[in-house]
Amino acid sequence: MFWSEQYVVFNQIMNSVFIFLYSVMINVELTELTGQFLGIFVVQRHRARRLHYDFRLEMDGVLKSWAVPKEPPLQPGVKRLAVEVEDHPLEYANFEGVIPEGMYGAGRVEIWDKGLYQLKHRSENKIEFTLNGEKMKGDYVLIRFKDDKNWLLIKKKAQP
Ligand SMILES: [Mn+2]
Repeated sequence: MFWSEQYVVFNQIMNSVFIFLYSVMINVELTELTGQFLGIFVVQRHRARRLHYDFRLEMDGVLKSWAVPKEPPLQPGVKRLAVEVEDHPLEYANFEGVIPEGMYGAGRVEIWDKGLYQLKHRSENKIEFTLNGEKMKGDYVLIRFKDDKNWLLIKKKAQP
């Protein structure tokens, strides 16, 4: 193994350790303060066969994930289809790079936005949260179509 490969592996391990400790630390502190769960969110711009945005929220120790075919909403009132896809491990929040040809999801992955979010409400068909990213900021809601993998990701209008 070359030193550079060892460095990459070391880096990946350190990233995982960091994300884990960071989320534990922040949650212990802030859940006590506010009673609300705080986690990481990430949006990965994925130039697969079809360009889409993978919107991921830390929940239940994994990244709950939705594929959004258009740019996620930045303006209040904008709605986007968000198709529920498989959970990803938390470490994946840092992934950027190229998934090789022949593998599932082949294509370039770039982090489009990332930050912390606060969970406001969670039920079977509705998840409300506040994002604090570079691009996505403010109150959002995910609403599930009845018994379906399809959700709507909506940026809420500011409360008066
Ligand atoms: Mn994807």
